[in-house]
Amino acid sequence: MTATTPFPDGFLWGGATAANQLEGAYDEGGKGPSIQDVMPQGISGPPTAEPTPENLKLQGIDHYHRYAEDIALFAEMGFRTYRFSIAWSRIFPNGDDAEPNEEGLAFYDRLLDELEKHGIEPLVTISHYETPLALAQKYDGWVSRDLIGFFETYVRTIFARYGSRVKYWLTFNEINSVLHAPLMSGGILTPKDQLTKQDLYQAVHHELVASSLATKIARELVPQAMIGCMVIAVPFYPLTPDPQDALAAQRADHENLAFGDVHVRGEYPGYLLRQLRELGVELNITDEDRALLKEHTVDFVSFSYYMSSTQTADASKIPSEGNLILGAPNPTLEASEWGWQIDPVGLRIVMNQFWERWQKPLFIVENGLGAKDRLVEVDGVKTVEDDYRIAYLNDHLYQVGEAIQDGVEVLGYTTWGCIDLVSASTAQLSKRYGFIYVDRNDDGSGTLDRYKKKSFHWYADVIRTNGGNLTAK
Ligand code: BGP
Repeated sequence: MTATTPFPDGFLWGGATAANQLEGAYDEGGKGPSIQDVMPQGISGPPTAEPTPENLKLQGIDHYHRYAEDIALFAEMGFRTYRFSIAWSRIFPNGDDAEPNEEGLAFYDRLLDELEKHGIEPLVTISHYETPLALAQKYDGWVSRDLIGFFETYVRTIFARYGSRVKYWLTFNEINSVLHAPLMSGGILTPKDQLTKQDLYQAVHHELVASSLATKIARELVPQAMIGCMVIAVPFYPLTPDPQDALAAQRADHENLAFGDVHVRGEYPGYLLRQLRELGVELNITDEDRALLKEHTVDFVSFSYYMSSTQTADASKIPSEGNLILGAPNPTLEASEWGWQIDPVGLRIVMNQFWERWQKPLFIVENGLGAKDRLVEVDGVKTVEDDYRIAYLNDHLYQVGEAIQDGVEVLGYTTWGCIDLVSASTAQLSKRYGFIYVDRNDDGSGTLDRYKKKSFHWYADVIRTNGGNLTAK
């Protein structure tokens, strides 16, 4: 008998990836370069002039050639959904081409065939940190309003091609990250320290308008589609009970919530308008933009969750670099090997906050632990004994169950990097998230063979029991 669990029937259990971090085949099948092909160090170093061999993303984990084998492994775990992204430059190699690249379109047909074969529901990210490089070089990415038109052509093309097969779509991955990583998230080549606030927020505005436009087009072309925004969720705690620290935490929160507010409520919130005024930013917002934002809001809110953060009015306590989103270290929490503070309860808190604020179903589309794994042999079988990953996921999922009992509506949960892939922030392979170990190392060596980790079997049980095997910490 299956234990009763808070997870509803039909809960979409699965895993998530992004094209640029696993496909490889960076110049095959007519694909053009994306910004990732010139980011060998992720956001930890400057871009190169052209793709260079040390960039692990050029080969990724060779998923482009091994997708069928990988999807079969996901199916073995019982995945009900799989989140992947379409590489924009596989479909439009330069971003502004008049015609799409048929070979690129055909690749995702094959991938969808494979998912259908196994009864796995696709969840597609339209733009996941992979702006075509030519758009970055010619237009400085999303700083230019022209990008909206190129994005529209891309979106119309993929909705027309895959609309009958894909119900769940996400517009921009972690759209709020453009404030912190303008190249990775906004295709903006101007170095961050030279980029004006005016250009940065104008780029944000263009992405928000493009996201609403995608929703509008979906309503026309694929009325059964469910469109979600995708934001980084980071609850901010005040470092002390000092009201000034509480205010600093609220400010930091606002920076993230603003993106959900525009996507769900269709207009810029007052606190953001004030911030823009104070920064001296005057956005170019047309009447048409305003109407688009207002009329084409999202069906659900998806988000990534890795950590919480702590804010204080005392700037000297905040490190100037380290993570995508900065905060003071929280003395009550432990951290991953990459310094990301682990906070399962924060997930419950942020889910309640989002639900109370927006009353839209939530979809947790990224969560997981990046860790160094060691391949060992147990009873003649190669595996990884990743109890630390099982503990991380168990504790977070337990809190998802708590949030569901609090009344939060949740569509599903996809772990980040269900198969080992290249890290977005550091471009390493040694920062592993997967249930499946891929034999590839930071120096590029390795057979690319796949091995099931201990967590593979554990997650299969989570799905089989609909969360019935999760335990309180
Ligand atoms: C999110 C990105 C993903 C992913 C994940 C883990 O910010 O949407 O692409 O990579 O974080 O981050 P990292 O790979 O830097 O460990």
